[in-house]
Amino acid sequence: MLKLYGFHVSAYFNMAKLAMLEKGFEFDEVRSYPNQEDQFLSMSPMGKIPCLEAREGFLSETIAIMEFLEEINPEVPLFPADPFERAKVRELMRACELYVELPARRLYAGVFFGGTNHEQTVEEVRPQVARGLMALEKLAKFEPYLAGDKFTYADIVAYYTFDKVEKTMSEVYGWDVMSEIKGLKPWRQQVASRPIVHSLDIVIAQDVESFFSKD
Ligand SMILES: N[C@@H](CCC(=O)N[C@@H](CS)C(=O)NCC(=O)O)C(=O)O
Repeated sequence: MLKLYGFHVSAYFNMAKLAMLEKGFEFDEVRSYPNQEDQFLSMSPMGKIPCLEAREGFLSETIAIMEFLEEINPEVPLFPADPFERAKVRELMRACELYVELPARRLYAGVFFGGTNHEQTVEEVRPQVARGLMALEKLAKFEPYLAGDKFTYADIVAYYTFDKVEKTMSEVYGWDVMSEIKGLKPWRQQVASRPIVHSLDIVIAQDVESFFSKD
């Protein structure tokens, strides 16, 4: 049986978990936190979550995990069959991760984990995220999903990216990123109303609340 390591405060864990649920996989969840212990590094070489354990071994990096899930269960496709359309979904996934989530992540320490964000970082991140959003705006179709009429991995990556990015941009800059791109809010509602997404969001909210109320 597949095992997914991580927990729900991680947007990337939530992406991998949603992909597994949407595709109908049965799997065990192993609650794990990012760490640099030798044992965990042998599973996830950067010590990050999520990490997937399959019969053949361990796999890290969410997009690699998604590609693997697609290969082993093509019955419920989350990539389009057409090669160009498939590549367009990958383009959206990459744009979202590299140009929106990663720059915004530089501020997560101050927003979510009680750290301090340096003034220079605060100055640098907003234009980077603005540029990423402009790229996403050019790529997204909102018909009603990001890549067209089918729900794909691009929606999964973007949904949990915006979960964190919206809060971060609002808290640091008072900036409502969801209003930045026409179509983003109705798209998010569309994704949130999928039964599996809705059920997972309830679990995520409970886990996040109990994690942050621990201390
Ligand atoms: N590129 C990685 C990113 C995963 C990631 O950054 N996970 C975070 C939690 S959301 C983590 O484990 N951070 C710990 C660290 O960076 O050391 C992926 O696609 O899975």
